[in-house]
Amino acid sequence: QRAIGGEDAGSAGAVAVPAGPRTADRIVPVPLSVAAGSGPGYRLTGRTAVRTVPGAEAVERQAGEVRRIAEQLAEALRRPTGLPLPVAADADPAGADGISLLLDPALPEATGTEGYRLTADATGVRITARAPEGLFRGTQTLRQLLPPQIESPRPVGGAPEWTVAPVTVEDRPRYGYRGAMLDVTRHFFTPDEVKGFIDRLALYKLNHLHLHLSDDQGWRIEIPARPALTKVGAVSEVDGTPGGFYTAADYQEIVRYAQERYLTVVPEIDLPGHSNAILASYPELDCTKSARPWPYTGIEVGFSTLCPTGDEVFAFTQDVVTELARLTPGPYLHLGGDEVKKMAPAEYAEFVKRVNAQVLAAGKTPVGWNQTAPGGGGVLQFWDGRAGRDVELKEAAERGAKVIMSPSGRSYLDMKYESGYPLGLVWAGTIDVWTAYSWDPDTLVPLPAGSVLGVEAPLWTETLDTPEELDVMLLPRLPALAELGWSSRESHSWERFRTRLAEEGARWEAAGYRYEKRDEVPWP
Ligand code: TNX
Repeated sequence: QRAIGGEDAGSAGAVAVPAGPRTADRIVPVPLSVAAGSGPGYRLTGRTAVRTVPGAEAVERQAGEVRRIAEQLAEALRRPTGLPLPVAADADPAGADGISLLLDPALPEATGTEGYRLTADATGVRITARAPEGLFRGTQTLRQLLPPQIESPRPVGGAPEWTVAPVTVEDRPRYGYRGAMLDVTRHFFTPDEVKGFIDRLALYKLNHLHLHLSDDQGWRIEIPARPALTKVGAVSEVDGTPGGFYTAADYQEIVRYAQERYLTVVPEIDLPGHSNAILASYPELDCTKSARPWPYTGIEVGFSTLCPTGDEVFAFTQDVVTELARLTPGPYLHLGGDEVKKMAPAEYAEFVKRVNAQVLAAGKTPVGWNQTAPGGGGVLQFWDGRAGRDVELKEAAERGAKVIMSPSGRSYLDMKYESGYPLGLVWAGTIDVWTAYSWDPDTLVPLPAGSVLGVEAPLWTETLDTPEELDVMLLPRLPALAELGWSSRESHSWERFRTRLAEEGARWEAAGYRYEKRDEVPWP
């Protein structure tokens, strides 16, 4: 058994610490730098408090937010440990016994809003950051420095030693956009199930949750000006089981839960294709008669198209854009735009331009799948480079568009791990953990330097209808994508990644998360 602290630890006289992986092998995504300390590390006890400190005036404005992060951390640690872990506003920057969360505007500017510094030694754990977001990311690292049972939602028997490995971590993300998408149209997931999904993303320091809210099989968000969308368009899902939708209050609760974990919600309404649920609800928008009988419970797509022109269709998109902009604090509205097979290219480009203009007028930045590149702009989500789409994307980026990388052959979490796998699809190939990890978001598609905003892993749900099924597709591939988005290019190494990934299995088991025990990963 290796000891916490590993190669650099074990100096003479050090108190024994529980067996486990080396410190550097416990953190996913791998931080910018990890220096293992020596000695016993910090043991959580009945005296441990989570401490925040009121600092300079600029910092004080954020004191409430820091306190909330401290409460979140304490709450998560109380459940498995049974320790009282009070939250106190009395941290001593020099290091009092406990876990201190400190805003420090004097940290290097390169730390950014999400970067943090974490040090642990026998006297305590200190996390410092320039912004609350960085403190939150640092608390996720702290979870990984504790034994895996810390993820248990229930008291852990056998009184394990809750010791934080001695270490100094300096960390910040490579990209500002690191996301995952959940398709709640093909199968609907309740607000609580979406919260569970958010928990998994937060653990790996993702910062965007993209919700695919409309498609041929269902419309999933209440729009008061267009009641038929939910009365008609939300009733079913793939395979004919009952569908569902989010009320404004449900959606705002998801947004709030995400915000508390420093994730921005990106709502998507897919237009003008993938629109059968809209056409079923408002048949007057179906001037080309492309709709299929409702409810539509199959998985084939590409047939449905909104009226390409006319006041009615843009009055409809305006109603939707206005309400989504009202409910969404984040900067983005995603308008889909993929797989429109029944509209002339000029009409399509004009459609995208008009709806993008509505989004801009509502004060938001439009996002579209990469097919919108010719008429679009703002932010483009790359998924499919076939048929010259990579060239269109490059041209749009040269005109200033930013790009989120979601290559279907690498980052689609609904692809099977291997042929014969019981869940998922294979149209973009099979994606094992190696394939999910072994690519570079900056160079996969030739683009002007600086165009890539980040990465996103979409989880389409044609074949997935329970949280357990989401989990086995997500884990262990989501951490691969998270590492590509967070960790520096130079730090990427399949060998080291899979070693670190192997340590996550015990965490998922403690948390009650299902995962796919792929033999590419050397599970202990
Ligand atoms: C393609 S990716 C789609 C989705 C499907 C997915 C299944 C994209 C923009 N469109 O409608 O759900 O493949 O993998």
